[in-house]
Amino acid sequence: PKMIYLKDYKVPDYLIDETHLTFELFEDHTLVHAQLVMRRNPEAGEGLPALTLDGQELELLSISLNDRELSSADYQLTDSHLTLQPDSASFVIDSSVRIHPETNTALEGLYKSGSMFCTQCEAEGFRKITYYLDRPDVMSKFTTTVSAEQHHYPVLLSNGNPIASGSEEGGRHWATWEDPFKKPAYLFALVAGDLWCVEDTFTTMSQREVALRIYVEPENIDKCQHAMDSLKRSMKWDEEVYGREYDLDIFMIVAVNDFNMGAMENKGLNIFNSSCVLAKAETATDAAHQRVEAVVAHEYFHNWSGNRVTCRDWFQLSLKEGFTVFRDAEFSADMHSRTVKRIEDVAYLRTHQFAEDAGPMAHPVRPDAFMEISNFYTLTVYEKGSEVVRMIHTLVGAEGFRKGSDLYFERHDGQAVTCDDFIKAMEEANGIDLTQFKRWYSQAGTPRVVVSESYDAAANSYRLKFQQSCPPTPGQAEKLPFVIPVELGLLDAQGREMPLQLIGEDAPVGRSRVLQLTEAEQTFTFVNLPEKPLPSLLRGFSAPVKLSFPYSRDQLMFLMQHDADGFNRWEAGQQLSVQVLQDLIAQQQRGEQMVLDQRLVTALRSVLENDSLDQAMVAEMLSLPGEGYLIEISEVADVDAIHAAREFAREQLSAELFDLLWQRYQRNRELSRNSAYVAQAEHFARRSLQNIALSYLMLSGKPDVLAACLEQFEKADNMTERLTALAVLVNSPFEKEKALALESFADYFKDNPLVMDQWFSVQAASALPGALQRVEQLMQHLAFTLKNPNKVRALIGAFAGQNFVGFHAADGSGYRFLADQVITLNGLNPQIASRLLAPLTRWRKYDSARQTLMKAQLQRILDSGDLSSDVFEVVSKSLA
Ligand code: HT7
Ligand code: ZN
Repeated sequence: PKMIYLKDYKVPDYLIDETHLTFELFEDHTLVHAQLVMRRNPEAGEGLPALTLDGQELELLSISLNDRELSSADYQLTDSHLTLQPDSASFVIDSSVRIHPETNTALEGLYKSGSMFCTQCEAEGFRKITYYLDRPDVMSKFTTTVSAEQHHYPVLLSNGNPIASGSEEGGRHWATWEDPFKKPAYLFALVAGDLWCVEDTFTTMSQREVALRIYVEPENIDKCQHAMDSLKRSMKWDEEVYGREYDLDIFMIVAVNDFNMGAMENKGLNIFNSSCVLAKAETATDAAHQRVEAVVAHEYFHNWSGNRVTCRDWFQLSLKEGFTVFRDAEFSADMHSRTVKRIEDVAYLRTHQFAEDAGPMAHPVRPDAFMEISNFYTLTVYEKGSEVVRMIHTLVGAEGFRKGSDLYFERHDGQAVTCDDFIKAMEEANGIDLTQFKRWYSQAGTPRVVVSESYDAAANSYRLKFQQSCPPTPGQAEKLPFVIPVELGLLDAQGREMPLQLIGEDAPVGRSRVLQLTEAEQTFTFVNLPEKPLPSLLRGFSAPVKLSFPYSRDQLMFLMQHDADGFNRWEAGQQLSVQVLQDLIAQQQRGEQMVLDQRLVTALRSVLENDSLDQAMVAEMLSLPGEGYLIEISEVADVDAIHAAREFAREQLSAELFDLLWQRYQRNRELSRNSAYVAQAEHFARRSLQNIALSYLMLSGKPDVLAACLEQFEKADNMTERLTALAVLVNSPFEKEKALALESFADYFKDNPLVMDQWFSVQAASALPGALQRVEQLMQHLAFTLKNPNKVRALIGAFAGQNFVGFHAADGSGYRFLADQVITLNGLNPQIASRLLAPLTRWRKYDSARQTLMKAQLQRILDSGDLSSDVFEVVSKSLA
């Protein structure tokens, strides 16, 4: 495979004004007829160059140009392209191909998920359906006719509005759909199956009634209401916050079991991984409910940020993804607790995206080269991209941001554009210059910001010095300074926010404000401060950087209690925990007895004693930094010491805070017992505190706690409580109860694949000895198959990505196992194989013995032959 570069971008030579597709679906093949109404692109220059259409895994049956059937001498065919010579500036191409969705295990293009036909075309899957200009800057009006056997496929769907349907002889029927909006091929979708639907309507702000339908397999019809409610909330929110109204008469979601990612925003016909649609109390956790809401919102928001205004080329992916993640995060923040949402997102970013930024696949938010675009649907493009949009929001304020987005949507509606166009709209709407800010799009790596202070008591002034730098990343040795918005406050000895007046200013500017770092080193002097303040820095995580300030543990405890910024109260607790855990890790490595700094106990005790705090915040504060995060911030990660230290801290906290945890647990469990499940913030909060309390309490090994855990497991009316009880049992030494619980759970939920995914994950993630054997055994379970991405993620992904002790076993068995699975999956589903590889690519983080073992497995994958471009790119870059 060869590299593709952003600098080589050229406008398309030809355009496709109309695309008329006919699909004849059969059990052993599908026929696709495409009529493309084409013309020379006036922006591409003179003459009539050859036309090269993309096409992969297609059996060409016939092709004609302006009704003249072409012979093989009239075109050139390779395994990825068809080239022919047009003889006029406007012409029509008709082609017929045969494809095989029934054997398509890559889940890209047209494929079968169970008994239903469905499509996934982003990024470059449409070329597996028909010969086409499969690039996002070629936008066309689509008409699609689908025909299939009526009994097995009563529902036939595509983008836009249904315009005709009928029956054919032989028990077949057909339907025609017309999408009035021009779109790139990646937004094309087709579904055929025996589906039921839940229906509703939404009245838009201009009083148009839109039909809403969620299609699922009949057994799931009782699990759609939460997604439907989420969809209606999203539609309303986008009208209120962004002024964006839905444009077609119908909006459909289809749930499929086999899907490589979370969902896909095809115009008017979103296709979802069933895990991101189906949710009801008995079978889906609170986290799953929140994910459904967020993904439904995300895909819906793409209708404007992605579909009406799309990407010029795939290097611009973050234009739609970063912006849409930002939009869905703000939506979730508005629906639930803003602070808790921010904490969850930042914890995720710092653990996973920061690791990507420090690894061999590090790339800018707008990459400048790739081999396989599927490898660039990354945390950097999505999550860091969203942080970049958030920083713009911080810099221009909510009103300025809305002016910018209004201009962007108005100016570019119906176009395929670039990240620069987005920035330009923000600049022009706000009269600002974002030239330097744009380095966030072009420079990879996580910037570091080191802050130091000095207080001048005689002058009542306080200086903060900021030094920023960014480590080298592949292909980028040197970095220029970023624009870094740092929101901060200064606290006095009582914890009150002090007025913030910079030297040269006439008056204070608020008590929390944003400083803009633009240089490698910068100093800010605050005046009129009669006492030395304690700074609260990077409030709300105002920039995706690693900021350090030499806080003492007492200062962190003070911030935990007093900071007006909820995010920073949590952050102070995390920093205190990190310091304490790093002591324990060092003690463990030196072979010393571990001793927990009592200040962490004191700090968490006061959190637990404070009944006025939001319970979700209490739960977040009680959660120690994860092992993944502790690995990420280590120079050389010692997984065994990290695990031992963290478990030791949890046991100590459990013992010291037992009574408080037990009270909270019992009070909350009692409330759960006496009220019906509700998927709302206050209830999520209550259950999250109850569940983290239970996980600490079980470390005590006390019979009362075991009894409570079993009661919760057996009697809970919802999956959040039941699954936590199961997970806690699985990680406990109570072998008999554990075995019984696992068995009864699997027996009860054996017909629900999404619940069985949870059952696999809980066992794969358990750090108790024998993990690999357990995982290998579970791979033989009837409910497991390598062909289903959810199953692969649930079992193998959870083992390699969450079970650090098991995966990094010193004998290299975890690495060998993962390489075996990648090699098998490479032939079945390259996108999933390549994603599964990520933990092996992080080899530089570990000791030299593990590095050698990990690299040997990467090499083995490389040598296994016949690698997909997806796997080849990741493995070769990891070994470079
Ligand atoms: N825009 C969607 C991307 C997507 C995708 C990409 C590659 C391979 C499979 C895929 N399924 C969906 C998802 C989203 O961000 O909304
Ligand atoms: Zn998206």
